[in-house]
Amino acid sequence: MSPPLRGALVGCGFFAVNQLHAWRDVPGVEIVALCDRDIARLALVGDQFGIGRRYIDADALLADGGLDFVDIATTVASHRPLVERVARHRLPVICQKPFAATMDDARAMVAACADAGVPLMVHENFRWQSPIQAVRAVLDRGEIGTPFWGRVSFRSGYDVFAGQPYLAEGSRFIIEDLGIHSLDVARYLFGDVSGLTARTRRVNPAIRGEDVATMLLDHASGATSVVDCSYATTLGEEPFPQTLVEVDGTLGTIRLSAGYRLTVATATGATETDVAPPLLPWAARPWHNIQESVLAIQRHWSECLRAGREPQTSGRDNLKTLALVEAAYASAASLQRIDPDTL
Ligand code: NAD
Ligand code: 89Y
Repeated sequence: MSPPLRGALVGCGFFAVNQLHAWRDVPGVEIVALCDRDIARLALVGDQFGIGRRYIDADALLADGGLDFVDIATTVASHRPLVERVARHRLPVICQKPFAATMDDARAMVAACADAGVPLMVHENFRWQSPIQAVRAVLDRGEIGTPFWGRVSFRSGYDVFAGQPYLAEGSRFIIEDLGIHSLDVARYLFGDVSGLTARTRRVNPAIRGEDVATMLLDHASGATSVVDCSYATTLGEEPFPQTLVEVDGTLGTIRLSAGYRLTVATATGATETDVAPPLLPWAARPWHNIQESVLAIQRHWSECLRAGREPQTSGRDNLKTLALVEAAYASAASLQRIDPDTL
């Protein structure tokens, strides 16, 4: 048995607690140190998870050493300085989404890790949700032929600002925070994108950024998809945080509907399957779908790190997802179709 991978987690806020629970479930990984500049959060989370090595400054954490990787769970403004510092210490690094606020910052982080020869994974976990994996598996089996149209949809009225108040404060909101996941899922299911057209609006007067976005994607494969997201949508049954998916293929269709129902229809008939995610012992509804995907992506990281493989959502890969976010804002501002490769 190889020794456990020793990780440090930087940022002990709202979401990091999920990451710490999930790390406990990843075989062969131990989180040995925590860092947060907020001493009260550090104490609370350190005590909750029984982690004694605690730092209010990432430089002190890195100087003390004894680490095999660093997991950054802070908000976007600190990502570049933290990733670059970790790279200087030649340690593998995970960074939460949104990876960066600009393409320049994102490219700089990818370059820093490449120059240091260390792997970098963006914690882009929605593609790891078991219902999304179930859609991908149907596509891989070829049951519906070649996809020519798709929709990735997230519409909700859930109060995300209660747990994440900073989401109400930025000039950018839903595309950067949530749509980024939907755009990554669209790439995962339909491939890379050659053009994007977007329209946005703000419905909730209490926030600064846009809370509704509708995006039309031209995929390099020739497929067209619609990616739509809203936090201004009141429904009979609140679906948060489900991503709904529709795919039309040359031989049939896939529908991932509310309530985690997966319907596959072909000329020979239709099947409906329950693809609800498991409720992990530490998880809580309705977040369990996201929480399970945190475990899945962290397991993927440890497997890739041990095998020397590039993770699916490496920094390099995530540049393409981030370019779609930038393309969406540029398109909404200019009302033009944007080629993400030009950004
Ligand atoms: P948060 O504000 O609750 O927590 C961030 C923590 O990082 C705070 O405790 C803060 O003190 C600490 N911090 C910030 N800069 C630091 C620095 N330089 N050094 C040390 N500590 C620092 O934020 P959150 O809601 O937990 O979100 C964190 C990130 O997780 C965001 O980027 C958010 O988009 C992302 N997120 C991802 C998912 C997902 O499903 N992948 C879900 C929710 C949030
Ligand atoms: O921050 C967001 C995320 O990544 O998933 C859901 C969320 O917590 C609120 O939109």
